[in-house]
Amino acid sequence: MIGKKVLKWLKDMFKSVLEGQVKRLQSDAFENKVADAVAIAVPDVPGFGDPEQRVLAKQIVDMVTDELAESLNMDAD
Ligand SMILES: [Ca+2]
Repeated sequence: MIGKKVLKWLKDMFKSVLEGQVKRLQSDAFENKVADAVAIAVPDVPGFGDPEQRVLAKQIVDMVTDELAESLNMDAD
């Protein structure tokens, strides 16, 4: 049988792994990576070219990662 201390240790470890992953997703590096991929994939139209596409992609990533962070009781960035 698993003791309560072991369960707590597992829970804390799992939480810290998740928080580390969410922090990585909140980083500028990840946001820029997604923004670049979106800007390359989406055809450019007047008024909605790569710069605008990158801004929109970053806002979407930000919204998603903020939701994730809040679900883990972490700070949004
Ligand atoms: Ca584009």
